[in-house]
Amino acid sequence: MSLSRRDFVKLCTGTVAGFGISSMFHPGLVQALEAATGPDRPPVIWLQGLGCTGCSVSLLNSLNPSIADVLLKVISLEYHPTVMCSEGAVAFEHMMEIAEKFKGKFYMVLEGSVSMKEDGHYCMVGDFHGRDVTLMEAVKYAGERAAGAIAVGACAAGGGIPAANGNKTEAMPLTTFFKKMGIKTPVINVPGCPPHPDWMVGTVAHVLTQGIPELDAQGRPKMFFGQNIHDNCPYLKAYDSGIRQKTFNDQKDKACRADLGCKGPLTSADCYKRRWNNGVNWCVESAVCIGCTEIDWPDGFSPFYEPIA
Ligand code: FSX
Ligand code: SF4
Ligand code: SF4
Repeated sequence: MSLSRRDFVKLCTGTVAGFGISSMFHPGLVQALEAATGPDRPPVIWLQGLGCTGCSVSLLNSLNPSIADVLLKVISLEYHPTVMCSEGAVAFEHMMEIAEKFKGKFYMVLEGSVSMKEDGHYCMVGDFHGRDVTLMEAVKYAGERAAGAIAVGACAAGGGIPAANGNKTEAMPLTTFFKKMGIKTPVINVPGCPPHPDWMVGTVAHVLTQGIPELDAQGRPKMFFGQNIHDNCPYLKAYDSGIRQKTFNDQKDKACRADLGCKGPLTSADCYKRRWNNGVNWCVESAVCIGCTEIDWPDGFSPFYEPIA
């Protein structure tokens, strides 16, 4: 079964008849992706900077198929600080070898933002021949050799919480860091705090099998971030007729959450139909949307629990 670019995007957006969103990574599709990428699939190097590791935890929530299938069959993950068995200098030196050996052919994923304060010493990530290595150096080394880079999570894509007002560590998104270093490697932003596992796996799989997906003005794949949450929200009718939930305890099933601070009108992502935690719920159903997929989050969306001015 080979997958055309068009079919792939249709699957990601959940518009193929007979395939629900949860079927996007149906084991049959994993086989197709496995066949498309083949045994020589390009390596992926995953680096972690200033963040909470929530992006990786979210990735590990990819249950159907198991994350093991995704990691072992769809992608060839050569380095990931929290998932790999190896550690310390051995692992780090392996990452550097892979980046050199597959120069121009591998993909770098960055989770977390890059700190430039004190020459990057607020974020130390490795050891190379007895010398401490900063994240800044690691991202520069892998980034300038990569065929492409994927900034996963709000922190890597927009600076996120580490770069929020105050920003003591001079944290910045991957695109800003690349610009400062004169690195021309293309970057795809997959924001969200954390991003949905389908957004991460789907983007990586698209890049490996079909090339860079179509991106919006914020560098995000349109197949996941092309729709406004409010325009597609199940509570839109209530919004239009002024039926509002007044407190978080006031669980009126059909009331709009605008008065509680919902930022759905300012936010684009497909959470309203993809849903979270394997379809159990999503933010607006349980609380409000805080706008975590927008590049100027969190400062542009604070305070979270005040209505949009
Ligand atoms: Fe940031 Fe990743 Fe938020 Fe955390 O490390 S996107 S703080 S969920 O997990 O970078
Ligand atoms: Fe819009 Fe939020 Fe109300 Fe939904 S709950 S209609 S996204 S304001
Ligand atoms: Fe982020 Fe809003 Fe989606 Fe929740 S509903 S994950 S806050 S974009």
